[in-house]
Amino acid sequence: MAHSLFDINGKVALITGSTHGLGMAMAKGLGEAGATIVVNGNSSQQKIDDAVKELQSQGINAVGYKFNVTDEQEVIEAVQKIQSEVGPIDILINNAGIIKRIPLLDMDVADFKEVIDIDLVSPFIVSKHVARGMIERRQGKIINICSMMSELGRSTVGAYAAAKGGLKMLTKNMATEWAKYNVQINGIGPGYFATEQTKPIRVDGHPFNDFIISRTPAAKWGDAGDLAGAAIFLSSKASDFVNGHILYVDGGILATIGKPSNE
Ligand code: GCO
Repeated sequence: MAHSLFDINGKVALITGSTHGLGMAMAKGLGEAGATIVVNGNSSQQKIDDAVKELQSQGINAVGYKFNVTDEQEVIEAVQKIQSEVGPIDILINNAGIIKRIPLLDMDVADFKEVIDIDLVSPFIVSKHVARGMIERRQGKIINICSMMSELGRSTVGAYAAAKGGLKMLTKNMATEWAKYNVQINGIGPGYFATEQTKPIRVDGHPFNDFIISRTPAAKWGDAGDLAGAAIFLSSKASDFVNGHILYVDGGILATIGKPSNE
């Protein structure tokens, strides 16, 4: 039997950008552990409905809410609606994000700002409005989805790295301000995972594909399900004295400088 410290049965978890990819994988992980999942997306109601159905077909309690995480008014209304229709939000995972792979010299300011807006400003907006209730109830868990790019640079992903580096520091600042109210704010920093987002750089023969496999001590791309354990830990009582920490789930990438190609 699982230890009761990891019990999240009946908790309400809002996961932004959870219709696919890592968000969906964490939704499954928390849902299988008994949490009620609030799916969010903004591109289409259909995608949300499909994601909710997929979770429900696996016996998971799931509902869906379409809103734009970068629009404060929409977020305020959605959070109120979720809390009155589903219940107080116990767990928030700020997962929604985009990437644009453009060298800095070619990047338009508008593109740079769009990445910052979705990947860094939106976790601030959503957390601000969800944390209020958590602070009142003196209980809550916020998980910000960071990245290898919270620590490392990579050519063409400057805006994304700026946002994810910022999100790491926002996580520490949220912990600084809210930990005293028994709200734990931590990050998960996924390494390189096989998702839609990385599809263009994962194709066979793409030099990046071999690079990532040789750069990762575990010698493979991560499988989205590999994030579930970290998400459950940071959502449960087991992490009640863990705050402002970024848990990297990266097959060891950050542990090493890499190796020459002949090793
Ligand atoms: C890239 C990747 C990143 C990674 C991830 C690493 O182009 O460098 O697509 O988005 O997937 O963030 O942690």
